[in-house]
Amino acid sequence: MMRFEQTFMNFLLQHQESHNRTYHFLILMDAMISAAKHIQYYYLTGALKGNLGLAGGKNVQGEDVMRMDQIAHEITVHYLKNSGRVIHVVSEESEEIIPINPEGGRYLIYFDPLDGSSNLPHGLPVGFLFGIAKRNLEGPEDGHLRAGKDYIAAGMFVISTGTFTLGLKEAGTWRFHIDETMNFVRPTRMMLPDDPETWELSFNEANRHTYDERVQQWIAEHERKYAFRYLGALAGDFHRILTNGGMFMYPAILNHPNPKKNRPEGKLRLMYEAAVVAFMCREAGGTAVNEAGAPILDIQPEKHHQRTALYVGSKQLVENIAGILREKNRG
Ligand code: AFP
Repeated sequence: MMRFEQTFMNFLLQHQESHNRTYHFLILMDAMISAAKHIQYYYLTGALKGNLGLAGGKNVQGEDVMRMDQIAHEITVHYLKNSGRVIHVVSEESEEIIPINPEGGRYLIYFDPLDGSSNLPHGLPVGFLFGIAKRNLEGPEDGHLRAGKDYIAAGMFVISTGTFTLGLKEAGTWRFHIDETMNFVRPTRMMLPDDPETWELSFNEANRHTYDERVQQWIAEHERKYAFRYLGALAGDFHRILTNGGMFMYPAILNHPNPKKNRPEGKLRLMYEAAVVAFMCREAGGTAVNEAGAPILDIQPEKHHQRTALYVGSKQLVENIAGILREKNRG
């Protein structure tokens, strides 16, 4: 007897039907999955086709644009347009908000189609991160910039390792693996482990001395208790934290030897990096805060490419450092 795995689409169909929801979200997710698979293909063959290098030019963040960044952006916008369900998108690769279907659309999508560019030239894991909010169905639409707590779902594909993780509002965080037919299958509910035995810390060690002194002290006091892992691509690093527990952090850079490189507001982008992992983390029993120790999911964005510091992972660890961050903020 053959054994078949449950596909992501079948899982989502059951989810929507059991919650008396429409099929619009299925159509949207079908577009996201198609985009991810298309990007995955390009990435897998990227070294042979010369797609893993620079494209020339800088993005909105003033960083070099890689060829794959542009390809991934174009692919994603294409599939989202075709879905007919999207009002507009915020993409890391576009300075402006991109209108898609302002009248007929239902969802607002915030995404970074290829995050972790330092891994790109090596063909090592990168991420496709996205958050989804829904149009205000009861009244007039607002400025579209939603806090993470108002997302209805948030997820990430780790490319090209073939994993997909999706947090669904009040319905858990689920992981899927790509199979031989390029379907994402085998829904597995993710819960951060309570046992500190497997916990890990993840941060850019090279930046340690640029952090606030209290953060440095916290690291010095805790680092020996846990394993240390850092890939430099948020999706990959957070993937590990979701499985093993612990904390990923990208604190504010305050004491860089070159003051121009300080980032008091943090490095990561709120809407399509920090809020995305914070959302999945909440649905897996964890939490996330910013440099002031305030919940990431409560931050109301003022601009779509807003940055933030991020501390995300097991509640006990994040709440512990959040107490110190709040104290620092008061003092
Ligand atoms: P890049 O795409 O510029 O490499 O940034 C990736 C990222 O936004 C996130 O995915 C990583 O967690 C973090 O930045 C890595 O930053 P560092 O290279 O400064 O450690």
